[in-house]
Amino acid sequence: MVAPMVTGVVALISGKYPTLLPAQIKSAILCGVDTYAAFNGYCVTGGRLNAYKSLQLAGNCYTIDTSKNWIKKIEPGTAVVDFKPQMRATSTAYNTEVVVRKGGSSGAIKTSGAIATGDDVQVKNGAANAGTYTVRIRGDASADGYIDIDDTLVVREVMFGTTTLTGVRKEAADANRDGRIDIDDTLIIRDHMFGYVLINQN
Ligand SMILES: [Ca+2]
Repeated sequence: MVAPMVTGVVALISGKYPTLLPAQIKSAILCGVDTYAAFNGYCVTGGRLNAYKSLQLAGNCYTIDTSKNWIKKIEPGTAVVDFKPQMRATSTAYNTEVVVRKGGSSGAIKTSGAIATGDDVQVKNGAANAGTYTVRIRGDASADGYIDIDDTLVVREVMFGTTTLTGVRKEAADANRDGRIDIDDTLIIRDHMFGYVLINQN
């Protein structure tokens, strides 16, 4: 009786989120199960289908910029413990583990706190590497995972030439995504802090 139920959840997810890849729908379903020790070894996930959780995971999938291997659509203040299951559901490989390293591939493994711009994310499928990505949270110029006054200070340092940012840090500092790092970015970061606007993480 499992196949028709899973098929029903596939239809539910693809109906609500038609842009998801088939492999992402599969990941969302496999990652959304309720696990039970008694199921260990009897099925791929060791768990029971949960349509609600799978639908939630599918709706919150991150976006991978495949040209740069950056992860987008992560909201500022997302905890590492919440990020990891969502990243598993986002990956097109059904994977067993997500490893987060602070500030890059040689950084310390992060198990708590907030996921931040510049963090290195490795998705492991068993022993194989299913993908290595870098986190990009637009507006998080200071790379601590939050959007606050520190980010406006970093943007100001870039404007004055006392700090130079490259790669994902540079893109994160361009909070209003106009290709420049200038006073307008400090203003949109401030407006985000005060709740007047929400910086778009797409
Ligand atoms: Ca800008």
